[in-house]
Amino acid sequence: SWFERTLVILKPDGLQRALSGEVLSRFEQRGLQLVAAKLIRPSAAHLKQHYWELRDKPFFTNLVTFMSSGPIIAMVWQGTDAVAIGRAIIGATDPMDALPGTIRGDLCITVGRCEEGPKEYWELIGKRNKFSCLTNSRFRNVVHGSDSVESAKHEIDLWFKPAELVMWERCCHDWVFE
Ligand code: YYY
Ligand code: MG
Repeated sequence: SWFERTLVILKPDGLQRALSGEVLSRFEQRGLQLVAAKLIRPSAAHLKQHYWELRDKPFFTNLVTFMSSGPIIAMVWQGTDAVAIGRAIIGATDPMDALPGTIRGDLCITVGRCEEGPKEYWELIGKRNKFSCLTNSRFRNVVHGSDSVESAKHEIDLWFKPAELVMWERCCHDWVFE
C-alpha cells in the first residue's frame, strides 16, 4: 500500500561523516515521504532490543557498542512498498557487495577496517595505530533499514511514539504515486 512505512537510521558513521543531507535526499528524491525524524544517542539497552534477532551472532555486542557510540538520526519513511524501496536505496549489507547507485555502494567501502595496515603509514602520519577491537569490527555501513513489513512495524514502535508520526500531505504526492 502507499501507506507502507519503514524505519531508517543514519548510523553514527553517517552522521560523523556529514552524510545526513545526502542520505535524506536519496529517500526524499526517490519519492518516499518523511513522517518522523529525530537525532538521538540511543542506549545500548535500546539497541539490543532493536537488533534482538542478531543476539546470537558473534558481532552482536560490538554492533551495539558501535551503534551507541554517537548520535544517530532515526527516521520513518512512507510510501508504496516503502520497505523494499528503502532496502533498494540502501544496498547490500556488505558495502563491497553493494551496487553503485545505492547508499552503501556509493558512500562507503567496507564495514570496517579489518587489519592494522603498514607500519610505515603510522610512522608517516605521526600517529600510533589506534584501531581497537571496536574499530576493527565490521559495522560501518552508514544506514539501517527495516528488512520486512513486520520488522518495520516492530522497529517503528520501538523508536517512535505514535504521536511522533506526523500525518501530512506532500504537494507532490499525486505526481509520485499516481
Ligand atoms: O539489515 P542489514 O543492516 O543490511 O544487515 P543485518 O544482517 O541486519 O546486520 C545488521 C548489521 O550488523 C549490519 O548492517 C552490519 C553488521 N553485520 C556485520 O558487521 N557483519 C555481518 N556478517 C553481518 C552484519
Ligand atoms: Mg537488518
